[in-house]
Order: sequence, then structure tokens, then C-alpha cells
Amino acid sequence: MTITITAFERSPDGGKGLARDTRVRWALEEVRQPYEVRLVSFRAMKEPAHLALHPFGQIPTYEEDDLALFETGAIVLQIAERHAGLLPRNADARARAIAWMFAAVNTVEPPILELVNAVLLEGDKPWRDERVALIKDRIRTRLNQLSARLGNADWLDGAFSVGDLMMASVLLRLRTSGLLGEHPTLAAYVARAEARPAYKRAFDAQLAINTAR
Ligand code: GTB
Repeated sequence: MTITITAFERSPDGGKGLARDTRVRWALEEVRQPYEVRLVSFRAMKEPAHLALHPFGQIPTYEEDDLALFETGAIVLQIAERHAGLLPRNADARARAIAWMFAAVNTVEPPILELVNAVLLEGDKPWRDERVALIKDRIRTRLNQLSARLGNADWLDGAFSVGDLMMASVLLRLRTSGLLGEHPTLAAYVARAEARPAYKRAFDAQLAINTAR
């Protein structure tokens, strides 16, 4: 069984680990599964061969034997279900870990993506400052709620799980905004996640690609 994922030939972030292949690499590293990476250019992503794997012409994709997947939520869940280490054995705890994963991509990530778009793509609009302030307040609401739930715990629900992997991946994107710094417990949560050897291996692997050549 060979696992192959796709990643940017050259990530626009220059290797800061913000492209979404990093969370897939991280999950594979947590469960100690070897994988290969096929690098794709922006042009190749929109060509038929890649569109057959990813209908929206994006990265990452995941191939394992006859299975081809897109969407990092689905990919990371597949990895967690197939290999021990990212989901609790207890059925209820397992369901809660999956709920946190959905919370990360469905409740916490959307306003963060709005902020990225407002700053990067809408920076020249006359309403930019007002919109950024509004979105930042939406993010603050989520961070307050998340931080209240996390409290003094290391992870969201017992041991580190796929829910934490996805939540930390989403929160990482906030670092340059300064918003994470307003919540020391969440900043510490993300730092704990980044300190995991599996995260470091994943980060280093994508950095190597983006700093080579
Ligand atoms: N919902 C999908 C998932 O979770 O898999 C979203 C996938 C996605 O957005 N892929 C992006 C992509 O392929 C790369 S990760 N974009 C190319 C395109 O749409 O044509 C998003 C991303 C891109 C760049 C940075 N960066 O440079 O900082 C960070 C994150």
C-alpha cells in the first residue's frame, strides 16, 4: 500500500506550513505511515488529470490503492480511522474527537479564511479596514469560546486527537494577525501542537520542498 499526496510545487507561503498538505502530512506522521508526494503547479491543478482527483482543482489530494480522496477533513479522518493513534477507542470519545474536527473546519476556520481573503485579495477596496475589523471580531468570538472550553487542559477532549490536529492547523493560520496572542491559553495550545515530533517532521518535509532549488 503506497500513499501518495499532492502538494504545491512551490507554496505561496514559501514553506511556512500554511498550505493544507501540512495537516495531511502531520496526520500521516502521527500514525507513522510513509507517504509519497507528487508536486503540482498551479496550471497542472486545473488540468484534467488533477481535476479527476480533485473536482475543484486544488491540493492536497490523497491516493491509497484504489481510493482517491480530496478535502483535508475527509483525508485526515480516513488516516485516523485506518491507523491507530489519532482517534480514541471508546466510541463516544471517538465521536467527540470527530466533532472537534468538524468544529475546526466548519466553525472556526471560515472566519479565519475570510480574514485571509480580506487582507490578501481585497486590500485595495475602500471598505477593507471596516471589513477586517468586523471579521476580526467574529474570530475573537470563536477564540473566546474555544479558550473557555479548553480551560487549563492540554487538549480539547482528553488525549491528543484528530480534533486537536485539525484545530491547531486552523489556528496556526492566525499567527501573523496577532489574534492568537490575545489568547495565551490558545497560543500555548498551538505551541504544544507544534512541538509534537510528528508536526515537526511534517513541517520540515514541506519546508524542504519549498526551499530547495
Ligand atoms: N477545503 C479544501 C481542503 O481542506 O482540502 C481546501 C483546499 C485548498 O484551499 N487548497 C488550496 C489550493 O489548492 C491550497 S491550501 N489553492 C489553489 C487553488 O485553489 O487554485 C490553501 C492555502 C494556500 C496558500 C497558503 N499560503 O500561501 O499561505 C495557505 C493556504
